[in-house]
Amino acid sequence: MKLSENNPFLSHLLFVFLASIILGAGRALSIRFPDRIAEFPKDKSNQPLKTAVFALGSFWRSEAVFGCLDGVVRTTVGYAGGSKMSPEYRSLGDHAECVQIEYDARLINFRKLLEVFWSSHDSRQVFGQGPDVGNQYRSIIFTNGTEESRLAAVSKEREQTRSKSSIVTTQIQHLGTFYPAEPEHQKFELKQNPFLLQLIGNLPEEELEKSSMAAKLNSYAAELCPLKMQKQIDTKIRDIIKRGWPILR
Ligand code: MHO
Repeated sequence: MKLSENNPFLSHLLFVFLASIILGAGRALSIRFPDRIAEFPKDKSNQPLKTAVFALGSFWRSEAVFGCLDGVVRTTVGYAGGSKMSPEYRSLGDHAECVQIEYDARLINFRKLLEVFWSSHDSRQVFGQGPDVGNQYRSIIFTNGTEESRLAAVSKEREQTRSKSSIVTTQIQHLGTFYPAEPEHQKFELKQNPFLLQLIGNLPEEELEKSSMAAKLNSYAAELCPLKMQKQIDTKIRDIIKRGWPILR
């Protein structure tokens, strides 16, 4: 029985409980208070959010690569890099599968995101990642302005030096339109894990898409959180199970 569906109070309580459990580890965890609480107005004016978009293979995985990083507030998968209007998963034309990352510039910067980008895929594979072969899986750094283009170019040169004779295929492009993908592709890894979904109160799709905690747990579900964070969340979840929270009975 899905308790949280039947009882909104319990659902809310459960959500707050999980939020405080995860947040309880304090600053070390750096999980921001989730958007669910946005029912209460909050001032975001002092939060300088910036946006970055990368293509590095299947967007299910790309979203999970970035979702757990300290400072990443929100992730969204989508299509960019091509010219087709209104692309869809089954007809994305010349676009690539991408992840859009909204981040708090006080906690993480484009340079760090670039590092994660390079270390999270094989930029030398031509139009594909592992078994996923095709134009839609190509490697791209999207930029927004000259400073980002410069940082991207410098980081690509560095990568090329490291790769010796194998050619780094990554393209650097000015971001045109980013088309968000269909809901079933958002937080895909998290959606494969009904237990985790239930732990955050079976959020409705729009909230799931915006939630920082969902982005973190999406990454956790794919085992792509930095090791320390992965272990901290493991411990918290084990605690919840041990306490026999009613949802588990
Ligand atoms: N290898 C993946 C690709 C999915 S993707 C979002 C699969 O399971 O089909 O393109």
